[in-house]
Amino acid sequence: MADNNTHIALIGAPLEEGSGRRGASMGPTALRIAGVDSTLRDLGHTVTDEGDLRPVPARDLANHPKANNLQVVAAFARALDTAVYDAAHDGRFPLILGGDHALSMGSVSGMARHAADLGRPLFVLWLDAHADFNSPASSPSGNMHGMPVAFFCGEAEFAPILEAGRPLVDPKNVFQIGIRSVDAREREEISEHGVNVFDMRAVDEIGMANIMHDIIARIRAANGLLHVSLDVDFLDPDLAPGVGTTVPGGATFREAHLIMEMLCDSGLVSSLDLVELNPFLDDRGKSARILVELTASLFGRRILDRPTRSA
Ligand code: NNH
Ligand code: MN
Ligand code: MN
Ligand code: MN
Repeated sequence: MADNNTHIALIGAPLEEGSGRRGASMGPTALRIAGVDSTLRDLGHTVTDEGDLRPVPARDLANHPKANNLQVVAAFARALDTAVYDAAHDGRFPLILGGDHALSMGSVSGMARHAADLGRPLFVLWLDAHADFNSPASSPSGNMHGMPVAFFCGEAEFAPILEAGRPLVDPKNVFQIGIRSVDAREREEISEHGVNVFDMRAVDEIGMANIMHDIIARIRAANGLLHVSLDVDFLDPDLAPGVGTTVPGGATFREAHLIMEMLCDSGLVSSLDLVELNPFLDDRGKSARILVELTASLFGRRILDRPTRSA
């Protein structure tokens, strides 16, 4: 991934029904206008834009009183599971332009199938203010963008959204950074299942460089693939206001870039979600632009030609 000429597949997922409000469906367009495609090409990569998924709602599923807009969310999860798996299987790097975070039910499931084909474990780096480990039973809102981690870990099996028996992600292979808003039952679930959580206090106390060295070493030792899921609200709202669920005290510009620079050097990243961008709430495209800048760092843009210090 760090090398020049990765073949990147841009997959638009204009899903907003998993969040509690409108606007995230404009995310893929805003990311394109902010130049995601030309930025990656200028770094020497090959980019294929697959356009936006437009699945019809999954009418085979009954509506669920505590999983809002289940049919639409499930349709996107299914379409992404297929599109992401197919791209990765063909040797392309799936870069998902979201869309709200419920789409990660599909993108991570597709990568879990790809990793299973290779006989390698899938790790997930979840950059978010929220843990997204609710199920319909535990969710205070019923919004499915708060449920994807529980879903791909097999903990939110309340409807046949994807095939039973599909590859799951081991919660111990999930690393979360930036967490600062966790619901009461969610807190019990993440600790019970051994999700690795670096909340904002850990970022302050340990420092981002140390956290990333540790995570990268663990994934490398296991010969894992890494899926990165970047929720706009991971960032401090002063930096990135274009999201429906801002939480004060988020990651700084440098903390976010350092993650991407270290991941680039690691060569471990196999897929990326850019999620929760709500251009309707943004300030003159600022949040869209920072997502593109962070993506550029992940794909090899660097300040000077020097590796980071060794672990
Ligand atoms: N935990 C809350 C819920 O489940 C909020 C989730 N919102 C997010 N997650 N933006 O990243 O409803
Ligand atoms: Mn999220
Ligand atoms: Mn969030
Ligand atoms: Mn549980």
